[in-house]
Amino acid sequence: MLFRAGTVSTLLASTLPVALGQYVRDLSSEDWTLSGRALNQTVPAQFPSQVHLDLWNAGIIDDPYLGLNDFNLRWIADANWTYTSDPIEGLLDDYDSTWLVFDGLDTFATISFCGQQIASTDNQFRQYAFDVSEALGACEADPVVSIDFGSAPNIVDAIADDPNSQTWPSGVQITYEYPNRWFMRKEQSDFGWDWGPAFAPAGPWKPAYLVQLEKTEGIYVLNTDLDIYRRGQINYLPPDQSQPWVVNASIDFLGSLPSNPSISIDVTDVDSGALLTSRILENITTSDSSITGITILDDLTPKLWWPQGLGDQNLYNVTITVEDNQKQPIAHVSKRTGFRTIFLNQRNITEAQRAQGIAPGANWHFEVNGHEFYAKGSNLIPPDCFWPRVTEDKMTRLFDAVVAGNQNMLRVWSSGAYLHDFIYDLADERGILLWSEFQFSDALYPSSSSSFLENVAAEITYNVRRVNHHPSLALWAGSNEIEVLMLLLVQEADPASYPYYVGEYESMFITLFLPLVYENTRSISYTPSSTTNGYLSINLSAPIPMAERYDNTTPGSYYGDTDHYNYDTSVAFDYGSYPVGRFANEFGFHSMPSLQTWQTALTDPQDFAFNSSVVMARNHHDPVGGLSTTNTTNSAIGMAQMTMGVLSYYPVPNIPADPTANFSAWCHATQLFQADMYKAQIQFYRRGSGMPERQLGSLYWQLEDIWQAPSWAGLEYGGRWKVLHHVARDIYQPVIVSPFWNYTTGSLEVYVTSDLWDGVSGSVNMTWFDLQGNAIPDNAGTPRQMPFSVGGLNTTRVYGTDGASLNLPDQNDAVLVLEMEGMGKRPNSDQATASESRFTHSNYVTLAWPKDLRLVDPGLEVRYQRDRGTFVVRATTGVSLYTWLDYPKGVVGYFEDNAFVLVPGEEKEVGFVVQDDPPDEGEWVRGVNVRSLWDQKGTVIHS
Ligand code: BMA
Repeated sequence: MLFRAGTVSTLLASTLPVALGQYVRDLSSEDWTLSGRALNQTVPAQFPSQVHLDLWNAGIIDDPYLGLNDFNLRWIADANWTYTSDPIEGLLDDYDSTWLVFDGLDTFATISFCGQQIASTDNQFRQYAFDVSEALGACEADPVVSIDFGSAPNIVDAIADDPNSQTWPSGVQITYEYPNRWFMRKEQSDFGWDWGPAFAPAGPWKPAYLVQLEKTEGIYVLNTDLDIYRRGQINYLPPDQSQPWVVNASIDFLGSLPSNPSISIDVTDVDSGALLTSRILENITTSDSSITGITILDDLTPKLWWPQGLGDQNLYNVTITVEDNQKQPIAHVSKRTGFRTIFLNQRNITEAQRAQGIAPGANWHFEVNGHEFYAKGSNLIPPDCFWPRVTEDKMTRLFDAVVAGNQNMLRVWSSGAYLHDFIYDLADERGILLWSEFQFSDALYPSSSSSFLENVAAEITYNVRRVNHHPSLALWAGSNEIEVLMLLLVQEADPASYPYYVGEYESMFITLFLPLVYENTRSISYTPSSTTNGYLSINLSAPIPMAERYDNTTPGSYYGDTDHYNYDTSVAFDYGSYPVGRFANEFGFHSMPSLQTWQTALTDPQDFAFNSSVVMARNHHDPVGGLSTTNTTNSAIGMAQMTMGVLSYYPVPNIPADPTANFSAWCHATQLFQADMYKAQIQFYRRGSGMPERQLGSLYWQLEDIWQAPSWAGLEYGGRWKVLHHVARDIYQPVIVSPFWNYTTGSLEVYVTSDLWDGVSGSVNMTWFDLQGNAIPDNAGTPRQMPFSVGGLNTTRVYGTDGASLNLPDQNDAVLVLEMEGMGKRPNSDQATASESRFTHSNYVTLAWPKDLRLVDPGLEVRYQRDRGTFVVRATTGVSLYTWLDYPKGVVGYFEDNAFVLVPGEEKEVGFVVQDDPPDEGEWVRGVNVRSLWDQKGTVIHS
């Protein structure tokens, strides 16, 4: 398909920048084939694509996610592959220049055009453009594009074997499956991770275009950097909200500019279509490949963009037009954006903060539009091993679950890929802040190689510029766990070389990267490492522009953010074992996916067992550390940790008569432990908002799964919610009531915590029941109701007692149900006129572990109300803990409430949100069942 700009299809007009006098051919619309020596045939291919997907489409291989295909398909990663287009018809000769533009090649690629080798590439995360004018001129037939992809595992092994390549102290680098990932600029988790397989896919993973420019003075837009900030704003200082907005637009292009070009912008409100302003940009600067201009929006007050829960997600379209000196447009780009400031405050605690009771040290929290807020969310890993099948529909479902989960921030963790623009678009619409990272994780990189540094500098510049217009972009972090893990490993393995590696770390992640960020955005903060104690000072003229704090800390002071994993399940609920810091950016524990999700990956009935060889082989925590297909020693460690979590605290599933039901109950039990552990930590961190540490964020590890396997995820592959996602949704509500039971001292405290901006007042009802649902006489000495009043972003203790002094006939036969109700204003409502909203939250506590409770059969009943499309659940004979509604496989969606407590006689109506075409309603609703902690030991419930 060939089209002329100006008559482009609507689809393309919305995604591609356009200009007169150029032909843009989307290479996805050509026919492609895939071939390789490992295959004795040529098969049809998609574009964009990856080899595994095309081989699967062609019936050469099975679903890569089935069974042991992580190991069985290694022949694909070990081979070289070629994507070849059909001859491209209809290209015109009278064009001034012709270019091949690749938005993403994964990874070691050699490109030929009309039989001529054009170039080689080695970075999955860069955009490449190659001039093929001469090759086209010499071409005697319609040209063919072919792209050879070398085997990434083989290529990095060869680099590692080269005596000129960098080496590191032995035992420091972390290998999951394939070794030597640090030598490639390819998704690091493609070589395996502790939650994923190692397919090491190859292919043209993003679109490509053939561009013809008609005349010498004409440009094709490759990339656009739209930077919106407050006048005077600089990345590491709090923006002054009284200053007008500045719009800086910068376009990277192919071709050449006419003399004296100009740039204008139109800013329109996406909702109303109203024009906010039209401007001619000033201070135009040009280079061979970019043009930049700036304007100050004096006297204009566009509506602000806010994250979820803090206000509206107001969006604007900015249309940028480049014109020649005759006022003829030579390029148009339209970007949807928003007006907001987002700032990572790492500055020292001030006297004023000290006077509010905040402990000394340094801040580490985000401020949006000048407001502190509590960041609630999780860590996003690649949603699939194969990006070409990460569709907008799939990501929409994922983001809907994030919003439903009361999350406002995701950390886009290093070592996946820089996210596509459509994913940032979804986050912009939904108000999900994306803390974004450069793709370097858990490794030392060859930063003494100048070609490596040049390569990564281009990668960073391109991506910082590409996504800068998205209001959801919250931060750039240089790396994951290099400072807190890799440098420590060096210190242990080879203390003498430690200063050298600190120097290497700083030369890349500070001296090289920090200016690259600051030069391309003034609106986004930068931190070299995701987990850090922050910095001591920033001096942009110093050789190392940021002096990191590392261990220059003072006891009693708090700094930075925390990363916490403790697989010793005996301290899982010991608050004293949790880190006290300003922000928790990672914490977690793994669990099994549900039976229904396993049913999409396991093929043989005997695989459906907790420690079956296939389940063991798919569990990658602890990672096997190499390519062995039989060594499950490390996996056994992770399986044992999950087992210990269940055995230590929960009734042990024991259904010998039905192994599948037993397996299902075990999977579920691991999810209970996981959810309870996260809940305990999130409550602890949120309470910290009103403690001396002034803790302002918790992002748990991890949001979702890349495939069907045990992991830290709250959302299983396919979208099914684990217990965790429901529990996190509950505990991420704005105003929560939380019990804190110290099982060693017996102390029990109840707190109300709020992340609203203003105060909330109300009361907490506290009711003790025995497990049959009878009220405990005299409420065990606990007041039935306590009033509370809590300030904005704060916490208050509403009740405290020594468990031993409670008048409980039997501590193993008692549950305290907490019900909070309070009135307060939602953030950003018009404070003068808005009425208060009602906030409610329920919680509960037992002063015994679930396994020791004298559970009785709650006599659960569930019925479907067809007219309302809801399920009604009721406990009839006892207290139901962890009441769990379960739905059959083949349905994609979630219950609006789950994992809740019911006392006898209480009824709960629960809706189900269908996220994808459901099977016949009559069919699937019959497959819904309900269970609780009582059933875990033995009641057989089939899914
Ligand atoms: C942290 C993360 C990931 C990892 C997770 C679970 O180390 O940054 O690297 O997957 O913990 O181990």
